[in-house]
Amino acid sequence: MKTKVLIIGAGPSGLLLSLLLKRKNISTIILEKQSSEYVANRIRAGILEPGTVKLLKKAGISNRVTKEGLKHNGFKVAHNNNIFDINLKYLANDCVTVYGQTEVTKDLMNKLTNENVKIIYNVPKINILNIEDKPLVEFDFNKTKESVRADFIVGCDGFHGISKSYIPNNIKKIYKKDYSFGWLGILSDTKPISDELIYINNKNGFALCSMRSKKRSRYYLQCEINENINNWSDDRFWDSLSKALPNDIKNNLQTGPSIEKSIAKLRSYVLEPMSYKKLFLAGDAAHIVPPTGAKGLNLALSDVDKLSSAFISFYEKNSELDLVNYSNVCLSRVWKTQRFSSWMTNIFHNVPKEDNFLKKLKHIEMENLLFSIHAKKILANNYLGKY
Ligand code: FAS
Ligand code: PHB
Repeated sequence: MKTKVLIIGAGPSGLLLSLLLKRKNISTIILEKQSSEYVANRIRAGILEPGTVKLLKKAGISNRVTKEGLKHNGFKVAHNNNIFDINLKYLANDCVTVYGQTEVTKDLMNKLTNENVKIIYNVPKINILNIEDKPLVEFDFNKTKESVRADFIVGCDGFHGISKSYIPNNIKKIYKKDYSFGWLGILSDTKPISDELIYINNKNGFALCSMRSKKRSRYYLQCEINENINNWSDDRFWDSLSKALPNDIKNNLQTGPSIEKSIAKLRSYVLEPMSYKKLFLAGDAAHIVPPTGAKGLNLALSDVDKLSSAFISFYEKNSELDLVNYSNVCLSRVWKTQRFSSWMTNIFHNVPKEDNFLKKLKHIEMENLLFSIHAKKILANNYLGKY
């Protein structure tokens, strides 16, 4: 098989890259390890920055997000039982859209299927044989050895993917931090406790009241790093969440059976550079942020926006400039996003065995945020993806 751009991974990064290139008749093939059902049903992010919604419009898949996405002009912060508004519209003149990553993935998969873009699912093992002059990958499919020759290879294969391993160790630099706590998340068909998200910090640590629609809630609780999901019945979750809620709203909590319950580890990770010879990385294949700032998906799609434009200018104007600059341009945004996500994670979570000075500093940081219009403006702009 031959194509212009071979994409490894059919998550949101790989799917959107393929669709944006298809818009300009640049051929792609996507190789995906999992089944299409597995990919379509993964439950992850929930908040889209305005820039991400614009990108979905550019890709021609904005009908559903425009109709079903919930525009939020702000969110709330609850600190030691007091609730504060972060009015994004007033502070930064924009809003976010609540629309699950699962829905974004389904919209992308449907569009690519309708446009007959080649996505090969259930490909467990891929070998990248060449990333220099004429990139080549080999893989087993239906008991036969297949190969794809391409002009470029893009690793959209997430944190546990293989593509990053093809950047030589003497070239790549890795920056990482694993947090000493996790997130225990629940999805339930219950009315959200509030019409806006509530980020909570109290003596037990972090909790988040989010949603997927006006009838489907998404809640998170800070948990031990090695927490076992089997120790968490629905009742135990609802009871712990209720204890985390500010008194004024506790009684509004509607509980019900969980549709999904999972524990996510929190990490910050950046791999530099994000390209090497004819291999490019986009999304979680190159970076991971803790979910506190609702950035992972938005940052991944921001890489894809830049990489698709760079390929388009290569094929339409024969210019390599944007491809050469891709890594540096993306890393500038990646590090601003890392800073914001790390700051949000730090002030909202209680770190086990944290020393008094840092604990006090965190308290002052939160007080500064809640009583300073300037600090709130920075938070609002960063939350909207504006740095
Ligand atoms: P993905 O990881 O989504 O996709 C990579 C794809 O590559 C997968 O389909 C995988 O099967 C495939 N793949 C892997 N190895 C392969 C191989 N060797 N060959 C072929 N295919 C391969 N972000 C937020 O903004 N808010 C959140 O609340 C949030 N919650 C999250 C919770 C969890 C548990 C996780 C893991 C992530 C969360 N994220 C969140 C971040 C998440 O949304 C990512 O940023 C987003 O999925 C990135 O998309 P991709 O870069 O496409 O990577
Ligand atoms: C979610 O709804 O999954 C969500 C929302 C906001 C975050 C993280 C996760 O900061």
